[in-house]
Amino acid sequence: MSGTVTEQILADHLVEGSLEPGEEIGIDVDQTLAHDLTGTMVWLQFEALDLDEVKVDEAVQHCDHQTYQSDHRTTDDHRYLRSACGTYGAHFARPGTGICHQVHKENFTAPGKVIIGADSHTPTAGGLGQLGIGSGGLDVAVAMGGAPYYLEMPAVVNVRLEGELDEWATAKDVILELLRRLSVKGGVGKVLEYTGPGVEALSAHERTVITNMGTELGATSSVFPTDERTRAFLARLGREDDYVEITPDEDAEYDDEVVVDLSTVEPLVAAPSMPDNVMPVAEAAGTPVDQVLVGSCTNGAYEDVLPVARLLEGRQIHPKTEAVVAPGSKQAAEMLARNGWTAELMAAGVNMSEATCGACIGAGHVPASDSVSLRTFNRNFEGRSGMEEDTVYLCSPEVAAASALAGEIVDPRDAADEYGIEPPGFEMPDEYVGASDGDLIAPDRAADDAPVKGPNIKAVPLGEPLEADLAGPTLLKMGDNITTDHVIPATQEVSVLRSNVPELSTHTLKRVDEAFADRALEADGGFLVAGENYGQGSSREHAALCPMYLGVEGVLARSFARIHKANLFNFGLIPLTIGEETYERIEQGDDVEIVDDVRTAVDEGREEFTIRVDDDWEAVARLDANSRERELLAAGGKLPHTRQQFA
Ligand code: MIC
Ligand code: SF4
Repeated sequence: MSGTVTEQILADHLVEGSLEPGEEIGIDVDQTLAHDLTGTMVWLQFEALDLDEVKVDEAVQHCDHQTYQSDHRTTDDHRYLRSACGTYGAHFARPGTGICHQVHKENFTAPGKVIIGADSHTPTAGGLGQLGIGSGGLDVAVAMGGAPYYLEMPAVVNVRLEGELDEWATAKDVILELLRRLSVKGGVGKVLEYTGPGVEALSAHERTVITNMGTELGATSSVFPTDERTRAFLARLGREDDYVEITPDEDAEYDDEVVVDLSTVEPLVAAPSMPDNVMPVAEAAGTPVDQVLVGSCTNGAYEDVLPVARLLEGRQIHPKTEAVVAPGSKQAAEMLARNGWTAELMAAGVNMSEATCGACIGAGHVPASDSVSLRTFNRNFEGRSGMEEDTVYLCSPEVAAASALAGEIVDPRDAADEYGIEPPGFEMPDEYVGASDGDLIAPDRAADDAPVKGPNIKAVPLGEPLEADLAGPTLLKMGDNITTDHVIPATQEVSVLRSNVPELSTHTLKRVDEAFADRALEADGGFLVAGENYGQGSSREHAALCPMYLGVEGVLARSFARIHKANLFNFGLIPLTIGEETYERIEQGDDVEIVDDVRTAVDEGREEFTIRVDDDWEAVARLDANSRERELLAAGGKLPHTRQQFA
């Protein structure tokens, strides 16, 4: 097959369209994943579509975000997920098995395949040459039922890697360097495909760190070619048979190119409160650190925790600093324990935590007020830690460990002399062992044959077909880079409601405006106004579903993040792009009317709409939607639309 790695995988799965950037394509799906926060909606929608069997090769349901089960509603959700997997034929990972992307990498990720996941970091798989795309839960439900997944053919960017990383520079610093250069919007509409001589200088694990955090660039996906290092990684997991070689064709053509000389990459941090607020560690050095957290789907693997253990071995962390290690999977935790590293970490003063997302979404280990938290995670959006005015820095495991010793942010190259630490070079074991594999229950081991729903689990609301008139107040005006964490936070007290949309909706946009939900319900219609990159971050479809439930009919924004825009179509909310002048002029509370017969305009493929504001002035708003997305809007969303189609 010819072309880039991305084109080869897509061509192999293509069922509709052609691989021209910007064209809508439909692709076959081999694998899906969901987790406890997105999975309940996935299965409720799977059931609402009257689907009775999983049709993809492997559908995997993880339980990783809320494993503490501090409320029966979460435990009920987990039971529902297990029983749905048993009933319809999916793999179920017991709560505590680990973070979905790490568990997936250990057990399922296979080069050349396509995975659609109800989590934004699904592109992690790209480090092993699998194309992973994050999407809303409804897209996953429909794909599990055997239907193609639709997306706009992304531009493929060649990220050419040259040279080799210096001591103390890591894969995390490579992706932070890209964030520094390209920003959180830099990857929108693109797949970042890594090539060049620097690829072989990176282990397969390091590649997955980079592809994982490509999500923070807004990229559709990120992918590496495969080679002997990929094969060796799979062999260690006992899955060498999954190996296939995929490399770009000699004359593969890319839409753009970025060159990174690995030898010039230095230890970096992302300062509060955006992953692209990147600076050399040296610039942040001396900042006192109250909390150091190691883990997450970016840096929670055995390969990430091992350097931390090596650096802390025989030493004590600073008395003013707390340090927590949450391995990315139970298998990683078990290996660390069996090899003695857990004991070393504990002796150094580290608190070992469960293999879960936990602190990454503010479920546990919430930082103290007016304190600094240094994390090996991928997101530091303000308030995501569970503390509204937080100060969170992102870094590599090496920087985290050195800073835990120093009690302040420190460049490990400077700390090396003071603490006598050396770069933690290490050999990986020949085999990744873990008896905890048994926590992953394959469909043939399933013990349930009917879904069990607790009292908190409510049916998915259905949208209404689009009508001719669309008018209402602007319910809220927001700035740039509003994240889905602003729309529906993922902290514990809110996440217990993920399977109960009516209740969950009362939290919509509360972090921006406490009174929003009541105002929206009362207005029974209206619009949200936002700046650039509206809806960046997670895949959570609740960020569209809850506004829909509250009666919001559309979003007027300067630009949208990819997954969230797809979720708006999926739930029948019209996403209209407005110019800077309109954005500046429009105010919260203004009455907006779409002058055209919206239904006809959407059906006819019109791109320009006129909005009249306060019966006073007019402006143009653009609808960038293909025919499939227009059909979704007309039907009131993908659920009613797919039901009509199945009927
Ligand atoms: C996140 O990192 O924000 C999450 C929580 O994993 C989300 C999924 C969700 O909100 O359920 C994501 O990244 O998609
Ligand atoms: Fe979990 Fe954080 Fe990764 Fe999301 S980003 S999957 S919350 S570890």
